[in-house]
Parts: sequence; structure tokens; C-alpha cells
Amino acid sequence: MIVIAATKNKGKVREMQEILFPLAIEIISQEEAGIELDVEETGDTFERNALLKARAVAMVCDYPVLADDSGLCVDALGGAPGVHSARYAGEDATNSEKINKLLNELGNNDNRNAKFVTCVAFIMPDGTEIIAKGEVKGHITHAPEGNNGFGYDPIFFSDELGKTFAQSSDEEKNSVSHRGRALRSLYEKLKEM
Ligand code: ITT
Repeated sequence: MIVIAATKNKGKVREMQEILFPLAIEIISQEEAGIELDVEETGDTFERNALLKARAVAMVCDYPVLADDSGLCVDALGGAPGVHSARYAGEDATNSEKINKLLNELGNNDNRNAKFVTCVAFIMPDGTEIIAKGEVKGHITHAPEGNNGFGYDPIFFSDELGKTFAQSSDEEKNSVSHRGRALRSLYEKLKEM
């Protein structure tokens, strides 16, 4: 099955491809499909924003569409940056700027518990919508560690892997990540249909 990914984030596209290819789902990014859309993420939940992105792309193509809205929720920051993870340090901020802002906000707080959350929205050409979610728990390191992955990966220490996501291979990250779990849950729902 060929699916259009309703995202402009290249890190997400790569992970979607790696996770879904073994399940016989081929991901093509909206950019590769020639779809130029900038969807404003006005929702206050991951689910609402995933649906906003998926619906916008589904309106202009005849393929199944998959959107991912995700973020990092830090306990001591009341769940921030959460749905605002992409623009936490401003519209055009780099990953380093976002990471530095988060580390500064957290300071030396002993409670460094955090989780990554993903909500995926899948829309079939007949308009059927399927939602699936995934989470992974861990904690925020005191400094960035590792160069793999994207976004906040260098400061997210996965309890299950015993290292940061940026110190992990793609395969290791995908095996426990919020995105891996959400996409495998989506696949199970699709199989049942
Ligand atoms: P699209 O809306 O085009 O999909 P985006 O990057 O704006 O791309 P989100 O609104 O879902 O996507 O923002 C999620 C942000 O959370 C993302 O930009 C990263 O900074 C961070 N994030 C999400 N998943 C991540 C992961 O697996 N590793 C590290 N950071 C992640």
C-alpha cells in the first residue's frame, strides 16, 4: 500500500518509512508527492493537530494519508513543551535552541521525568479516519548526548534502551519509540478492518 505522509519533518518521514516498510506500507512524503501545504496547528491536543494535518492533505490527493503530531512532555514543566514542541523556542528556532531552552527551564530540577507522545491520524480515500497513539517514558539529561535522530533526541534518555535516543541506532529507537508504538498500533487496527 502506498501512503502519503502529511508532514514536512524529514526525520519523521524517515522513521515512518523504516517502521512501516517491513509491514508492506510504502511512505511517500507530501513533498515527494508535490503537495505544497502549510497547515496551521491550532489544536490543543496531539489528536486534533494530527487530524488537521491529515485532513488537509487528504483533501488534495486520492491516496491514503498519514499524519503524525508528536511532542515531548516534561513532568516538572507541567507537560510542556507538549503540543508546542516544534515551536517551543520560536518559529524558526534550531533543534539546539529548543534543547537549550528546555534545559534552562528545567535547571537543576531533580524531577527530570518526561515522555514522548505521538498521535497518528490515517485517512483512507473513502474518508474513513483511524487514530492511534504511542508513548515512551524516560528522563531529560543534563546535557545533550549523541548525534543520531532529530529534535529533542539528544536530551531524551530512554529508560528501556539505557541511553539517549540520539545515542541509539534508528532500529533501537524505533523499537521502543512513541512513533514506533503508534504506527504499530495503527497497523493492528488496519489489519482488523
Ligand atoms: P509536521 O507538523 O510537518 O509533521 P513538525 O516538526 O512541526 O512537523 P510536530 O508539530 O508534531 O511536527 O512537532 C513535533 C516536534 O516535537 C518536532 O518538531 C520535534 O522537535 C519534537 N519531536 C517529535 N518527535 C520526536 C522524536 O522522535 N525525537 C525528537 N524530537 C521529536
